[in-house]
Amino acid sequence: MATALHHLSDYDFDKVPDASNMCFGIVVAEWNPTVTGALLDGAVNTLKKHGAIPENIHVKTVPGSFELIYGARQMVLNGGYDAVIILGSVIRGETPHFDYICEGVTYGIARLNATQEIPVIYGLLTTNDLQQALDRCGGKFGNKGDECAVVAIKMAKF
Ligand code: RBF
Repeated sequence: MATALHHLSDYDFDKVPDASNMCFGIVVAEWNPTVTGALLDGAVNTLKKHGAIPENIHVKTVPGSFELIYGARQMVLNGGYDAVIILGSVIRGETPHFDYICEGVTYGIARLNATQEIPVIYGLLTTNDLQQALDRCGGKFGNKGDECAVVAIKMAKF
């Protein structure tokens, strides 16, 4: 989680492998589009900063975060990617829906990582309100999209 001790966009540039020969799939949820759009911008820009070629970054959208599991699975099984990134923003509401979606997505992505051959990077913001999400998609705690891109490159190399 992003805290004052961990800025999501701070990392050691030199410790990130060259990504010019890598291919990435990104699945983005349409809910809370201001947040997920900013996460996507961060992820794509950071992949490119490390050499990834725009043609080798394929972006697909899904309606909501719960559908990220299916989207990631399709990319893992069909895409020929070195890593897949999921990006979503779930904001707590008045019903327990928040807990079910967060738990479902977390479990679904963990399961893909445990059973499939390609790393799936977990870019799901789970926050109590919109401001906490904005703080983590380019605000005071950096951009989780940047962090996911760096993790994707490192895991693709792994
Ligand atoms: N999807 C999100 O990506 N973020 C949300 O904050 C979010 N909140 C939801 C709240 C409710 C009450 C419902 C019914 C759905 C919500 N969804 C949200 C959509 C969810 O991830 C999924 O797309 C739908 O439940 C259809 O499977």
